[in-house]
Amino acid sequence: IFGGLKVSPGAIPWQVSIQVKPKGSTGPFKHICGGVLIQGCWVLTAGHCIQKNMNMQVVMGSLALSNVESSTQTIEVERAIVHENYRETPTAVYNDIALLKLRNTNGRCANETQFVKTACLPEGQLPDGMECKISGWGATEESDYGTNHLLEANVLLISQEKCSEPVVYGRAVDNTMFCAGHLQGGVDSCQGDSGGPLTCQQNSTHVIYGLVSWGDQCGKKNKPGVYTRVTRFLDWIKATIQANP
Ligand code: 4AZ
Repeated sequence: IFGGLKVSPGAIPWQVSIQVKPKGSTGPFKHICGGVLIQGCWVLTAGHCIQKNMNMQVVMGSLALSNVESSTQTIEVERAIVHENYRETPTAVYNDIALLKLRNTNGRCANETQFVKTACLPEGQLPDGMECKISGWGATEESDYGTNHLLEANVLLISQEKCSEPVVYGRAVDNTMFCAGHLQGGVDSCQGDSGGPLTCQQNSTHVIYGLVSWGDQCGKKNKPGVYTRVTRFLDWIKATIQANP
């Protein structure tokens, strides 16, 4: 996160860290992406976060990744399901969404606490210009390698029309995504934040409106962050969860 502030304990309880290590490796798991807990056994993330031949785990309830915190829950990923129309081109990432099914013990996966809670899905479109929140452990203006402490920042929803202007992203942007940020630059998501939440207020609750997806570098003028448009995938989310009990 560029232009962010440290998150307080319990403020973003649906934020998870997605971590991988090569299958068969005895080394430590490494953070690669953010994700969002949407049900006890289900995490929503970006499609481009799913790598082949990796063991995957999800860490939740944690702000500082390198510290052992009593609030932390670590759960193995049983299955990763990437959207069937996920596609990466040199200029954009389309249908950038995936679901992770967590491994359960006695029918439970995540245990709801003060520090671990599910996020609600959105019910419809929100207005352009609305202020929303992004968070993650990704790169900052100080470090390409990301931060130990979870950071958050406020961003504004940018209209599809504005985002499709030639000086912004032109024809690369479609309706599976939207732009958010600050066109003057400075505040943005970045590498390592991918798959993590963009939440907005809707009907007096926080809803998961976007997932960090892509952008032309980070924090640059006229190059806002691009987010997966979660409202476009509500049927896919519901059908995928139902099909994998
Ligand atoms: C990335 O490389 C990435 N500024 C994520 C978000 C943004 C740019 C790049 C948005 O994963």
